[in-house]
Amino acid sequence: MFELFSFIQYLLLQGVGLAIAIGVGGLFIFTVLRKLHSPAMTWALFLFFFGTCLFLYVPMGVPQTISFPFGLKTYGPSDGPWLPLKNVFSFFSHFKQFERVADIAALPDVTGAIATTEEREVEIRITAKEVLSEIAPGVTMNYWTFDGTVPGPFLRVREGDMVHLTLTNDQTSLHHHSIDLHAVTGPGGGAVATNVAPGESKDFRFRALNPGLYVYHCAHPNVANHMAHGMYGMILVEPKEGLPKVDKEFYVMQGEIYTSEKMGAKGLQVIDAGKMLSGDAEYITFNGRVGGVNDKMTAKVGDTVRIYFGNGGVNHISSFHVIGEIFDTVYPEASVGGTLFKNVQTTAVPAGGAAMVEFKLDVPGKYILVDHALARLDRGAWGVLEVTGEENKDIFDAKIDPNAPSDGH
Ligand SMILES: [Cu+2]
Repeated sequence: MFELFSFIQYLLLQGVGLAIAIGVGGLFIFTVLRKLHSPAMTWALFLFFFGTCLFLYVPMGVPQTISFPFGLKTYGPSDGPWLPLKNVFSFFSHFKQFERVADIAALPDVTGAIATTEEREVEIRITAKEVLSEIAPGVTMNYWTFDGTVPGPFLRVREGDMVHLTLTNDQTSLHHHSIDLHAVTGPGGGAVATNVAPGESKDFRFRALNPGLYVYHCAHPNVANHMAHGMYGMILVEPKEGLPKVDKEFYVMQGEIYTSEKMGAKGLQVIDAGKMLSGDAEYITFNGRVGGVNDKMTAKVGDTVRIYFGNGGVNHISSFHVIGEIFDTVYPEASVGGTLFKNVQTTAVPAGGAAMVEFKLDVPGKYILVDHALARLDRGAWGVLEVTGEENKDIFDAKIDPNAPSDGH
């Protein structure tokens, strides 16, 4: 209810402001015209309106639909990312039906390799769901998701498996959705077979030919817009022989959120397609919201850890780094079977790409995951891995000052 109230309050305040401006402006023009009415004044007014129309027409042309942002022209192969006014009406007329999700962030702890080495038939069922949840405390968004979390479920299959994937679009959705998995060999990565209307289900089968860690995402036009609402996740295709055994595995995905209001503005937020086209993100998140993986990643001294780190984008490359750790091994761009990198500080993770990093924990403490384009810390791109256990003074010997000012550095 608070979200609706804050949005109406926002519109009402804008409406009252506009009404005052129009009223006073009209009074001013009326007074001027009554006193100064003449052919010259008529010409001056005509030219003023003609010039104003020209000024608006030159950059924007005549808008075909009433949509937000007004007059946005794009050149993609299908629908642009604008928000048509009719969608706003259908959103508010269906406002009550959206599920409220307390925490949109997918759980990062995904420890557990596939036990078998047999080739299998794997059933995967995913539901596309549009829900309401918070980007930050008091800042609400209409997320579009796979299974109600961001990122969507961590899918895990084995090289050679035949995967039967069914995508259902929840009854309460207002939009069509689909799924393109980068692990699929075939047109659209599966998107051509899974374009589902609200209430509909479609399925397809694919063989997981190539081992690696792959992004999946909704590919219904406008694709960037669907991804910016939260429709991305990852599928791990374990190699036939399996990945090296580790004690802990974590699932973290970076994403960008382009709200129309500035970062920190409370209430219900609308995605601003103009900002998205410019790459001007207000929030940059790990697992869908500010603090999405905090208090959820724990390990012990002596553990080996693997992080499956992906980037949903839609615009920026992530410079993934863990403060106070060195990646013993990086699978660059999540390549499995290729050259491994050893002893890496920061690894580049492209939009729509991933990396796997492994390291051993030697010293207890809090380790902060960041995009080392560090201004993004302030937009939300950080998380905490908490390590408990015995001190190891042979490796790190220091008196920790609890009052030291720090961003983790
Ligand atoms: Cu979608």
